Amino acid sequence: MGRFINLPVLLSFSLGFCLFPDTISAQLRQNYYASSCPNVESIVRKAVAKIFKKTFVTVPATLRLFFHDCFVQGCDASVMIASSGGNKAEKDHPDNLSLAGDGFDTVIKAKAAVDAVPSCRNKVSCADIMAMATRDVIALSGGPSYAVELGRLDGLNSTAASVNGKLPQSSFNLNQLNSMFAANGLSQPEMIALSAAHTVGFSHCSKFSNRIYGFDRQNSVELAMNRTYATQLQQVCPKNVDPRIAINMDPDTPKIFVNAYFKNLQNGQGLLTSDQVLFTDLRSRPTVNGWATNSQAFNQAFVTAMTKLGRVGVKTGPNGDIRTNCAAFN
Ligand code: HEM
Ligand SMILES: *[C@@H]1O[C@H](CO)[C@@H](O)[C@H](O)[C@H]1NC(C)=O
Ligand SMILES: *[C@@H]1O[C@H](CO)[C@@H](O)[C@H](O)[C@H]1NC(C)=O
Ligand SMILES: CC(=O)N[C@H]1CO[C@H](CO)[C@@H](O)[C@@H]1O
Repeated sequence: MGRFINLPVLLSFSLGFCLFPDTISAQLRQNYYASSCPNVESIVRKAVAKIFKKTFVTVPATLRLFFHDCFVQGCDASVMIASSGGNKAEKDHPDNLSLAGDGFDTVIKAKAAVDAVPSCRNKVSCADIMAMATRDVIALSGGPSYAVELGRLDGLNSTAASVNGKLPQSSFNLNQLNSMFAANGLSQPEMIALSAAHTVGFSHCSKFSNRIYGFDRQNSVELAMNRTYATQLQQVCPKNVDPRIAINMDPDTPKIFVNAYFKNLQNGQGLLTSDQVLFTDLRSRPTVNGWATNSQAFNQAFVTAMTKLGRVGVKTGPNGDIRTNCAAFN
């Protein structure tokens, strides 16, 4: 499909992007597809529920895929593009941190289900399908459900280089976490709420082995690890561990999306430095304590934060399109 854009219009768009980088949310709204594909949400939900019945891994995989997509060039499904020829795409940056294939698979299957309905064919963006699928996996695993905003276009660029410095590292302290989330329009409480996504899913031993073998170091976050927990982790993650081994990030309820994440932090059972620091740093501890005891307040904060995450760097107009294949540009 050709796009005809006259120069003045294009210029005013780019100016808008310069003034408000990454925070454009103008076109997003609920029921965006009410006339073009009215049943899109139930089609996606049905497809996702079918995958969920086969494998729980779709939950953490889809949720993390959405996060990584949004933090690198916005929520535009650029993370799904496969590398081709000389171009190394986002998903092949080392920081894709072993995104599980199940997340990609979930979006592709949901897209196929949407496109199987003739009137919906090629009407719904991969970015929006990812946002809907993410909402659905959260609800399916016991988390809060929410009305999802739609109207994103799929991005036209995906490079491994664009990932550099855009994703948080497991070693981050509170200042580093805050500044990276602030760059995406997210506050400290929103960052804390979103971190609770680590109530589901896996981490490879390399992401925390410094913590379980590093007690001799003068690092308060490492010292804050529960010794019983650290000993248990040493059993599954010996020093020369097979790099393929991954373990549950929530030791007690790894398949339920709940505020247990915050109770774990209170017990020194945060797996990553970036998790435990939310409790050890006194500036964020009150929020952790509040949500550890009030799951309703946490759910509400999480929904607000997810909605804001979904607005990051949204593409509209000439800056995006609707891909026929989520893994390739049209
Ligand atoms: C706050 C800063 C964050 C850091 C430093 C961080 C880092 C990590 C790391 C190191 C892993 C383990 C990856 C591996 O070893 O394979 C992980 C897993 C995961 N992260 Fe985060 N993350 C952060 C925030 C988030 C957010 C905001 C979300 C979603 C809203 C999220 C969702 C997930 C999920 C669901 C997994 C499990 C993936 C799986 O089992 O396949 N994370 N994260
Ligand atoms: C993004 O993709 C478009 C369309 O393929 C291209 O014209 C543009 O130069 C790309 N932008 C960057 C920053 O690579
Ligand atoms: C360590 O974790 C256990 C729960 O597994 C908890 O009962 C205990 O209080 C924790 N210890 C500390 C020092 O937080
Ligand atoms: C799921 C996925 O695409 N993983 C890739 C992440 O990046 C490494 C290279 O850094 C690839 O080997 C993986 O295939």
